[in-house]
This record gives sequence, structure tokens and C-alpha cells, in this order.
Amino acid sequence: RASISFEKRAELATNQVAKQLFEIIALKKTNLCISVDLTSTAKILDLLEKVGEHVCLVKTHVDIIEDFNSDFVIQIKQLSKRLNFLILEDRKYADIGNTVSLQYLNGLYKIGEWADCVTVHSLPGEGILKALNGSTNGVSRGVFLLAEMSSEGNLITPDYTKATVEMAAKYPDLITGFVCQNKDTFKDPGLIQLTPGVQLETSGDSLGQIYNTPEKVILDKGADIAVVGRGIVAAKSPETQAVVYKNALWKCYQKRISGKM
Ligand code: UP6
Repeated sequence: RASISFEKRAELATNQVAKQLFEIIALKKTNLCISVDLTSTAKILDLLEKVGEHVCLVKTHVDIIEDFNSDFVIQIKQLSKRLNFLILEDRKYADIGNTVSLQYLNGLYKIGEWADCVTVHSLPGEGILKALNGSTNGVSRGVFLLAEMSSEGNLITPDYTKATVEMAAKYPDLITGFVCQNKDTFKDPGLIQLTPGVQLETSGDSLGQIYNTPEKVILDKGADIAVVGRGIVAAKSPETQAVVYKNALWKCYQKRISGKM
């Protein structure tokens, strides 16, 4: 998987969102995902206006936004079209299928209406994927399943990871890829490895987050897309920093597919 180009992998994807993402990555030459963990709609839109052209994917946590409203949804969708990125709502669903279906389609956020893809824990079992599969109303939607986490002391075991990858194989139309930390976690080149815990400056935070450099996540850990939050969002110039991460990540990807590692 790691040595195949993103163009080629777009052809191998069975989920439409994965296909689209591979195409955007290849076209824009960026495998950077920005995690916009900000609490106001104005700040999020302002940041995306600056960094949107440098990313393939924007990861949101809508439940941290103080002034979420339907106009924000319209505006972020317009930005995603204009600057050509997809939106991943990092909801990390983890309940029985029926509840997750209600959470996905209803409430204040109506995530299913606007998010191209969402993150989901495999913990509750397959019902969670059945629920989402049945809730997409024929629109192309995707799921990133959590197979591993970046945080210190997390309770995910190798058996859990393996079972997660096996579960995903039953839903080729729905699964975009995995949130994971290792290149051996899965093999299918049509799926995307999304890896958070990436920063150039520090090795962690005070609450258990563990960071690796772009080189380490792309070349050693097998990430296809790297998720950067505070490394960009908290920088003096997020725009400049987004370009720094974009270039560093892309250089590593090129090295990886050239086979000269
Ligand atoms: N995230 C992780 N680790 C995981 C899964 N998800 O950090 O295993 C998410 C966090 C946060 C982002 O919820 O939104 O990725 C990382 O942000 P940071 O770069 O500011 O640490």
C-alpha cells in the first residue's frame, strides 16, 4: 500500500469519499488534514479561508463550537467547494446502532447532512456500521474507523485493532479508511490511513497526547493523511505553518513512493 501512488489508489478505492479524497490529494499535492479545534464559527471560517487551499481534508469537532448555526454549515460547504477539500466530523460515535443513527441525522448538528465523512469507534460492534450505512440516503458518505489511538495509555489492544480491520472489510462501500498509527494495521490500498498526533515542535501535551514528526508518521508509521491541530492552529501564522507541514508531508510521500527510503 505505502509504495503505490495516490492516483493509482483512487482507482482502487471502493468508497466514493476515499476515491474523491485520493483525487484531491493528488491534484492539490497535499496530504495534510487540518483539525480546526476552535470554539467559534468566525474563527473557524477565518482560519479555513487562509489554510483551506493547503489541505485535502478539514476535521471538525462541531460539539465544541459555541455559536453553531445553519449559516456556518452553508459557509463551510462553500469553502469546501471553492478551495476543494472534504469535511470530516470527528464525532467518534460509540453507541448502539439505533442511537448512532439518531445522533448522525438529528439534534442540533444534523451531521449527516453536511459531513462528507465521520469517525466511528468499532467498540459497540457491527451495528454501528449498519446504522450509518442505512442513514446516508444514497449520498456518498464515508467512515473512518478508529483502529488505534495516539494517546498515552489508551486501552486498544492488537486483537481489538485486528477485529476492527476485519469488521471494516464487510463494508467496502462505507469505509473510507482507518484512524490508526501503524503501517501494518491494514493492507487494502483502496483505504486511507489517517494519523493524528503530528507536530514539529513538541513531543506531547499535558493530557496524554503523543506527537510524532511528519517524517516519522509518513515514512515509518505509514500515514496517508496526517492530522495536524495545534501545530498549525496555535501558530503565530497558521497559513505559513500550514505550508511548512504541507511541504514536509508531501516530500516524505514522494520519497516513500520513489522507493528510495
Ligand atoms: N485525535 C487524536 N488522536 C486520536 C484520534 N483523534 O489526537 O487517536 C484528534 C483529536 C484532535 C486532533 O481529537 O482533534 O486529532 C489532534 O489535535 P492536536 O494536533 O492539536 O493534538
